[in-house]
Amino acid sequence: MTPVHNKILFIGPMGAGKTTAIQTLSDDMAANTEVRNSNRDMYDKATTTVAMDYGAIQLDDEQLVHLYGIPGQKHFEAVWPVIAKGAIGAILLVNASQPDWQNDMLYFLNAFPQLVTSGSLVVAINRGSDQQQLQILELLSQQNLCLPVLLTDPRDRGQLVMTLEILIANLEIETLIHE
Ligand SMILES: Nc1nc2c(ncn2[C@@H]2O[C@H](COP(=O)(O)OP(=O)(O)OP(=O)(O)O)[C@@H](O)[C@H]2O)c(=O)[nH]1
Ligand SMILES: [Mg+2]
Repeated sequence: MTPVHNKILFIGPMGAGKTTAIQTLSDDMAANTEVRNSNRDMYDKATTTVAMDYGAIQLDDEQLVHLYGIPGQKHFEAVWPVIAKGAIGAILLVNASQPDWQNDMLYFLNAFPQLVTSGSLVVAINRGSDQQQLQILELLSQQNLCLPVLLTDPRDRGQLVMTLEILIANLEIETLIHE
C-alpha cells in the first residue's frame, strides 16, 4: 500500500519547546537551523531557530508524518506561512512558566487561523499544571474554540506520540464529517 505522507506543523513562541519536540519525536536525527541566541532578554537559552526544524516519524506501516517547526521569534513572522504551506494540522506549544503565556497562545491561534477553524490543532502545555490546563480550556471556550489541551513535556517521546495521535484522530474525524 502507498504510504500516506502528512505534514504537521509545530508552532508557538520562543522557548516553547518546538525544536526539542521535533528532535524527540523524529525517528532519525532531525534537521534544525539553530544559531546562538542573541535575544536572551526574550528567552534565556543557548540557541534559537532561525529558519525551521524538520523531522519525520513513522507512526505505523501506512503513516509517515513529516514534522515542521517554525522559528518562534516574531521577527521571523514572514516565513511562518511559507513553512505552514500544505500542513494538515498543528501542535501549538506554550510554555506555562512564561509570564505572558496565555496571550502567547492567543497570538499564535490568531496567526494560523486556517489551522484553528478546521479543528486541526492541539494545544500542548509545557511546564504547566492541571490548573493551568483548565484555565486554557476556559480561555478557549471564551473564544468559542473547542480544542484538545494536553500537558506535554517536549522531552518525553511517549507524551508527544500521544499528542500527535490525538491530533491525527481529530483530523480523521474532521475528514469523515466533511465527506
Ligand atoms: N526543564 C525543561 N526544559 C525544557 C523543556 N522543554 C524544553 N526545554 C528546554 O528549553 C529550551 C527551549 O526549547 P527549544 O526547543 O529550543 O524551544 P523552541 O520552541 O524551539 O524555541 P525557538 O526556536 O527559539 O522559537 C531548550 O533548552 C530545551 O532543552 C521542559 O519541558 N522542561
Ligand atoms: Mg526552535
